[in-house]
Amino acid sequence: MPVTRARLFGVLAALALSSTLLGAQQAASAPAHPAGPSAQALQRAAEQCGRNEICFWQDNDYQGTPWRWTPTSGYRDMPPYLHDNVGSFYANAAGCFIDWDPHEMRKVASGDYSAAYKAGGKFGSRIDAVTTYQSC
Ligand SMILES: [Ca+2]
Repeated sequence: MPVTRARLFGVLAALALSSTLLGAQQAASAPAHPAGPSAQALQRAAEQCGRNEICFWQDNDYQGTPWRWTPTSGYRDMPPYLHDNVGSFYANAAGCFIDWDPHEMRKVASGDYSAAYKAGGKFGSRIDAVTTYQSC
């Protein structure tokens, strides 16, 4: 098993280095941006949501295929499965989220996102439509 042997050698070499160079080597070998669950979810969202789109998922953490809206679409009702039921969203464009009753509009900026947008009665549990930022 050459791969295993190479890995074992790498581990031993790292141990030898860290023991001789003390903490400095350990700190340098730690990942600069540890990829925890939320970082992985955000990466998934960024990969699925294109430029100038706002993407909506029924589930939390950007799981599955998003419904996409762009500013040139103008006003759009959410598809039925997303009415009051947006688990997560990722915005690569500015927009405006709407709840019909009680009527409320929420401005959204490019770069906004939520991985758990229904939790605790957040607006994902109320959203019915999306329109342009200028219409907000
Ligand atoms: Ca609603």
